[in-house]
Amino acid sequence: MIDQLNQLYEEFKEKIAAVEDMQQLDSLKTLFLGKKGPMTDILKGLKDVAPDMRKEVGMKGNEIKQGMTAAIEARRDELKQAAINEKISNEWLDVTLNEADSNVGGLHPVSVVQYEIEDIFTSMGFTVLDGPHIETDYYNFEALNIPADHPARDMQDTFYFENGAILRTHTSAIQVRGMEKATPPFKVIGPGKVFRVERPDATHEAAFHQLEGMVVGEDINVSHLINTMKTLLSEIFKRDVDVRLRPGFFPFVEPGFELDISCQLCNGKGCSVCKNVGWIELMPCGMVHPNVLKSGGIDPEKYSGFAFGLGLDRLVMMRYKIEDIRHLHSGDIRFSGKFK
Ligand code: FA5
Repeated sequence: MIDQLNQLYEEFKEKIAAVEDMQQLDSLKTLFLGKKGPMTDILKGLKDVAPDMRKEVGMKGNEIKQGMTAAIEARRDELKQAAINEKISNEWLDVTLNEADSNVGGLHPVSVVQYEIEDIFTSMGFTVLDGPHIETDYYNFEALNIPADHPARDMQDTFYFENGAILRTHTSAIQVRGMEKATPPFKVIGPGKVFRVERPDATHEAAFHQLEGMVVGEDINVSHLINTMKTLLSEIFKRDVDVRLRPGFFPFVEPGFELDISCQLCNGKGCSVCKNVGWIELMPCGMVHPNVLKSGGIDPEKYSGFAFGLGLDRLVMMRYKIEDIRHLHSGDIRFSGKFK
């Protein structure tokens, strides 16, 4: 019986040396030490061994069983370490590699500015909202006091789906959705892509980005609006930039304003980008029309608010002195690579 045990142990050692993975190791364990394995049989059969040999056979059996168990665990550790080593060598990272030599991507300048503005507004207690690109006529127009036959629709022609849904023309749709969920007082912004039927030129694209802002509460007035606009622009440009506020008409605000920024490409002197007027339309704004508050389930007798719609791509153009908005959407990495 001792010979049988020794032979089994030799056989085990040969097999474990050939084990290459965890699965093989587990099978080997079951084969030799499992309930139906030879070791269990031998130890169960101890009762039939002659009494004078029983102690010796029992000790040898246990010794070999412990030896097998220890060898299996040692092999398991080796396999685990080998797997870790392989992973490390495959995921090796050269921290000394010069980024300039590699083709590492970066954020698009519109995203860079958008995230910066989100940080500015969240630090002032605003919440960032999102909304769908595919909108209903109601959220994009009707709820914003722009009924089906209103001439203001001509300014924002869009792309229509057969079921009547549209590609949203402005982020103002986000404010309506926001109002439905929020209880005044609240402060929200809603950045995102918008779409219009446009003839592209240096300052117009058919798909561009806006950032909507809305503040609703008791006694909110134009001074709050102007202060918010000033804070935003001074944080973004980190210096004084000339702006002008002039009356503007949007059915969803009353009074409404156009906030223009002096063209940063020609310092207001007049160039092809600003069509020689020295100013760029950047951020229309105004006091939210009572009908719009009502659409959002807010009592206009009790609450008032302001809203603005910032043209993000134009802001990016002004900040980085980009002379044509079409560069932003060109997908040309010779352009976007400059913003890494
Ligand atoms: C609007 O879209 C209004 N929803 C803004 C608003 C919100 C007003 C809340 C009042 C209260 P407008 O169509 O002017 O307004 O667009 C806003 C800004 O988006 C423009 O000043 C401009 O900076 C930018 N913009 C408009 N059309 C384009 C375009 N085709 N390409 C690039 N930027 C554009």
